[in-house]
Amino acid sequence: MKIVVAGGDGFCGWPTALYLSQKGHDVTIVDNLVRRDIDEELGSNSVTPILPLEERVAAWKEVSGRDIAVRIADLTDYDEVAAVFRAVQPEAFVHFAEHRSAPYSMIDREHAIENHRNNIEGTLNVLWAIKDFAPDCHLVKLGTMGEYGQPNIDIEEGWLEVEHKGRKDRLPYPKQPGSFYHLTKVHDSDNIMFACKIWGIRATDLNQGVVYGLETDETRLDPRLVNRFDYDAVFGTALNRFIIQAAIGHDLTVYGNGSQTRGYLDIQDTVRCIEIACENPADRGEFRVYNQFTEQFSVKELAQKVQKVAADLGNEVAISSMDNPRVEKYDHYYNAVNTTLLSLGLEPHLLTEEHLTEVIKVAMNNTDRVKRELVMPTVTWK
Ligand code: NAD
Ligand code: USQ
Repeated sequence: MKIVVAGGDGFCGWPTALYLSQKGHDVTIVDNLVRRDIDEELGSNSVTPILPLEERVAAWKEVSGRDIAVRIADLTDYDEVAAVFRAVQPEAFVHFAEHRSAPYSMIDREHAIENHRNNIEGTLNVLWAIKDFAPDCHLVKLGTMGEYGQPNIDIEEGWLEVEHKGRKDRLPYPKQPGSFYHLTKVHDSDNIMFACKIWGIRATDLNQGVVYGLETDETRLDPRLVNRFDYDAVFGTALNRFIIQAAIGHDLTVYGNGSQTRGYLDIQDTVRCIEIACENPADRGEFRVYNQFTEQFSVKELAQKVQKVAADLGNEVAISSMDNPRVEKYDHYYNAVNTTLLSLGLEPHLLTEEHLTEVIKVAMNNTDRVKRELVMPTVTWK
């Protein structure tokens, strides 16, 4: 298939582009490299030394013999998006290309607005470009489990059967997101659902949980293909942050009492889920929603797992229970359905000590790149 991977220079997009290329698909990466600019803005960096995009892609060609096309384009610029669609005529458009950090969206008013502008405008442009230039193209859009929040009932996959005053309907599952970033995903979902209805677009919204891990079979092929590995308090995510904290001997930063529970998945499963979504296109006018995670953990459970594996490697670290910079629920009910991707063939890589050990070792080999001052959170929700 001709597949665009938008956001293909990022943590999820890069290994996905390699995986789809390895599988024989004709892959084009679209990215405006804004994430590298944000690293500069925050004084941050990936723990792993990632090469410039053109060099990564050239290394992939050398290692695999396969071409990945690159188009530097900003999804918020319609002329650039239109040019991509005209030139590539993709059968699937995998859309990772958003600002994806909850703390980043909560820095101040300007960041909240920029987050909304980038994400919602970019997705609207993609929807219009599909309508205008490639009406049969399947949009595979990365949403987030955080769209649902933590309701006191089971979380279904996108839809809820409701009976109200004697009448029944299948309605979009209620959304109670926990940051302005997560809200952008809710607005995207609504816009996509509407575009499917009015223009007959095909779309799959993948409500992905927190992604952990680093390497995939393809990134392991050569050090120049290594994936990015965030640890700072703005873009680093729970388990990966704990892994890097353990590697540098820092207390594990559990926010509040650590009972906050979320869905998680290994980056190796992200790439497979995207393949599954591409191989099973929605019908024209159909808006599909899958929950993309494999296991549920509280942050305290994750910290305890990392603490044990680190101790086995000789790094004793404490688990701190610090003031929570966010506003979120504790000791809440959490039970989310994730059966569709499993029924379509996903075979999960579950979180094992062996896997944690592999990732901690990579972090331990790169501790000199960690800027300790970026580890503790500075952005608060209040
Ligand atoms: P990332 O920040 O590492 O990568 C995002 C990429 O998109 C970057 O390379 C960036 O330069 C690019 N980008 C952003 N805005 C763009 C624009 N306007 N035009 C072109 N390119 C643009 O993020 P990630 O962790 O790879 O996440 C990818 C997607 O998956 C995001 O949409 C995110 O919301 C979603 N997601 C991520 C996680 C996770 O744990 N990482 C979990 C659930 C959902
Ligand atoms: N947390 C800690 N300590 C830390 C970091 C986080 O206790 O050092 C806690 C947070 O308070 C939260 C949970 O861990 O309760 C998850 O936080 P996170 O930063 O790992 O994840 P989140 O902000 O939700 O965002 C990440 C990605 C985002 C994606 C989302 C999936 O950055 O792009 O949408 O995970 S989900 O959480 O399912 O919405």
